[in-house]
Amino acid sequence: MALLEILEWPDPRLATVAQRVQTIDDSVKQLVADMAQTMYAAPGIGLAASQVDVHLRVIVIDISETRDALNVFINPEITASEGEAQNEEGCLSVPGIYDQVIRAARITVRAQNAQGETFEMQAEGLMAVCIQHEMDHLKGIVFVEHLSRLKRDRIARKLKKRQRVSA
Ligand code: K1U
Ligand code: ZN
Repeated sequence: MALLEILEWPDPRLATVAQRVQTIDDSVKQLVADMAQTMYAAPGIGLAASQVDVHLRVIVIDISETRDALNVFINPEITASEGEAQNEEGCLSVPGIYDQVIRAARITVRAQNAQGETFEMQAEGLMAVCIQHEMDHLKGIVFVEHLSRLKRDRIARKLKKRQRVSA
C-alpha cells in the first residue's frame, strides 16, 4: 500500500471530470487500497480518486468512529434523491476550511464494490452528505464552489498565504 499525495484547491487538476472504470482489475484494487490508507492517514472520512490525481469514478468512505467500516463505490450513480439538508462540510483538498452546504437529505446510490458486485445503498445524514461531496469531486467540483464568490475568494487568499508561509 502507499500514501498518495492529495491535491489542494485551487489546483486545476481537481476540475478534471472522472471517467468510468471499465474493468475492476488489480490496478483498480490497488488504487482502492492506497486511497483507503491515504484517507485514514489524513485523517478523513472520505476520498475521491480525483483528489489523488487519478481521474476514475472511484470513492472510499468510512464514517465510523472505529474506522473499520470502509465503503468502496466504483462507478457510483445517484438514482434517487429527496429533500434538502444543510450541513457543515470540510475537504482534505481545502485543509482547515469548514462551511455550510445544502444538499439532498436522502439519496439512493448504485455502485460496484471492489469485487465488481453491483449494490444499491440508501443514505441519509453524514453518509448522504459525504457521498454527494465525493461525487462532486468526480465531476470536478470542490465544495467551496457551492459557496458565495466572496467566501471562495477569501478562502483562496487564506490558502495561498498559508502555502507561502509553509514554502
Ligand atoms: O473529500 C474529502 O476531502 C474528505 C472530506 C469528506 C467530508 C467531510 C465532511 C463533510 C463532507 C465530506 C473529509 O473527510 S474532511 C475531514 C473530516 O471531516 C474529518 C476528519 C477526521 C474525523 C472526522 C471528520
Ligand atoms: Zn473533498
